[in-house]
Amino acid sequence: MTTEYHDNTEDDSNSFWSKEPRPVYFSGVSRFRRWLFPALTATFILVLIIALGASNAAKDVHRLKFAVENNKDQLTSVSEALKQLSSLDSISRAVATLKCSLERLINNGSAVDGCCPLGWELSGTTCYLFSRTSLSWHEARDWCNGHESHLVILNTDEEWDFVNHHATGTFYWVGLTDERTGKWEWVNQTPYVMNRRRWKPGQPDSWTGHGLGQGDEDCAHLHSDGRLNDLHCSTRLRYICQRHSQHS
Ligand SMILES: [Ca+2]
Repeated sequence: MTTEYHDNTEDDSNSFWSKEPRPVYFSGVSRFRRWLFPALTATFILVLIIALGASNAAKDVHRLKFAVENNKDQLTSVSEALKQLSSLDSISRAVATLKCSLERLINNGSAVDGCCPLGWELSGTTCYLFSRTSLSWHEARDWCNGHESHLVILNTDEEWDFVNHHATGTFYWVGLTDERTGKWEWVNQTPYVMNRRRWKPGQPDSWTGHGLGQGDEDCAHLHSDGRLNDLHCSTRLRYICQRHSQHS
């Protein structure tokens, strides 16, 4: 039995020598290939990070949008509730007027505590009459005085708001004049503090071209837009009287 022995050293050495020499230097293309995969991987990771970030940002925007939508709904509900409150206010006003009418009937037409005379409008503890007939400023002043009242005096924003709400679309005399001293004062002779915002542009102008006799325009009225203008006091206009609500 012979041991087979095969020496392939020579072959190996041959093959060693016959092999083509390995390239010692990488060419430009090879270097590019060597870096291509890591570069692509890095780019991919970068894109992934950006995409994830963008997706989170998109989620945040979506969340924000949802919150805004939600708040918008709540604001709409509040606005609806306020509208209902406002109509409740006019309903409660109507109920108060009805209550006063009933109590007046029960009391055989005599004055009722916290109520206004028939045809007058209640605001707080004040009654206002918006006349349907027209008089000169002096006649209107006298008419109000003869009915336990005076031409309207407007001091607070609430009073302006109430009167303007009821007096739009036509002219009404108010208790404001500069006839006595040349300076504007209320009908109870308290000084008037000039507030241009309440007057029509360019008014009061003390115009003398009215052709209504002597003097300029010494009496103030509400214009149809609720702002003041001075007119000759003899002009016949509707008027607003003011008094306290009745109390026994
Ligand atoms: Ca004028």
